[in-house]
Amino acid sequence: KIESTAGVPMVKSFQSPCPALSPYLRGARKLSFKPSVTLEEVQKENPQVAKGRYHPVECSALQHVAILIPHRNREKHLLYLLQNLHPFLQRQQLDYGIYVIHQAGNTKFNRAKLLNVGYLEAIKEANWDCFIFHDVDLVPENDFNIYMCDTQPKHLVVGRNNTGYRLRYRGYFGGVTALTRDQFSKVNGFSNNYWGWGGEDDDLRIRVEMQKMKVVRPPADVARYTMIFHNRDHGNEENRERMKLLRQVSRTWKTDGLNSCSYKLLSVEHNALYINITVDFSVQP
Ligand code: UD2
Ligand code: MN
Repeated sequence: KIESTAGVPMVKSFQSPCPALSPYLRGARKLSFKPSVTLEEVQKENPQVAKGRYHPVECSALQHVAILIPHRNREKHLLYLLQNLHPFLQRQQLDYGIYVIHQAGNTKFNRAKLLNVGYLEAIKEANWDCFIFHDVDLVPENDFNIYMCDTQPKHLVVGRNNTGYRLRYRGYFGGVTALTRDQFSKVNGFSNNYWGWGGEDDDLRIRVEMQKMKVVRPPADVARYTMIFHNRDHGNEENRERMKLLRQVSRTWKTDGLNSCSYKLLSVEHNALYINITVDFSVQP
């Protein structure tokens, strides 16, 4: 394995690119979640993953993909997701890293800002081509739902178990999305101003449409997820400002986003199965 001094795997020039479609894909599978699962167990199941990263050895991956997961107080969901996602991504022959962006403290949860932080920290350590913004409680059911970016921003969740596997509404852009570095920086990332539940996903869709980009989706029979059951979290109460914020996007997007995302970084830890970034939004950096 050839590595740069920064520990970044470099594509070996003599290695051929991975095939357009991985030979390891299995299609739809019934998922199971074992409440007694431990981190050690998942680690043992994934010996090829180191410091949250993996790359295929038999070919050079078509894309370098960073998975960004916003998180607070959902430890069990994170374990279920890691247990399913690692083998899933390996079957897709991707060069990938999983980042968990953890919001410390008790201030209102801010999913969108956490994802901005994840992006800004991830590009510091590797040359990622593609970013997957991923809820912690959504587990993909079919590995033909490829975690790679497209020529247009991609929405990977057409349906999920608790909504009858149908698109919730036209323009729905929540749950899991994939944008290239170029697509995400073009829209100045997410807004930082959505505190609590709701609206931030619609805001991103508006940004995308304003740039004349078009949301694409995989076929409905492939883009299926199981959402692990949960109630609304404490600290993530409905955001009653969201309709007001959504009406202002065309005026605010240029100055509210990646270019204005300031935060106090508490730590970056390279665990075996994921990179944990902890931020505190209750204090100024
Ligand atoms: C929907 C969207 C989600 C987001 C949200 C509104 C789908 C499938 N998902 O999710 O993308 O747009 O509405 O904000 O449509 N989280 C924590 N700890 C908390 C609170 C939230 O880790 O205390 C994270 C976690 O990754 C979770 C995500 O934020 O999956 C979204 O929160 P949710 O699952 O409570 O909201 P939900 O299911 O309505
Ligand atoms: Mn959820």
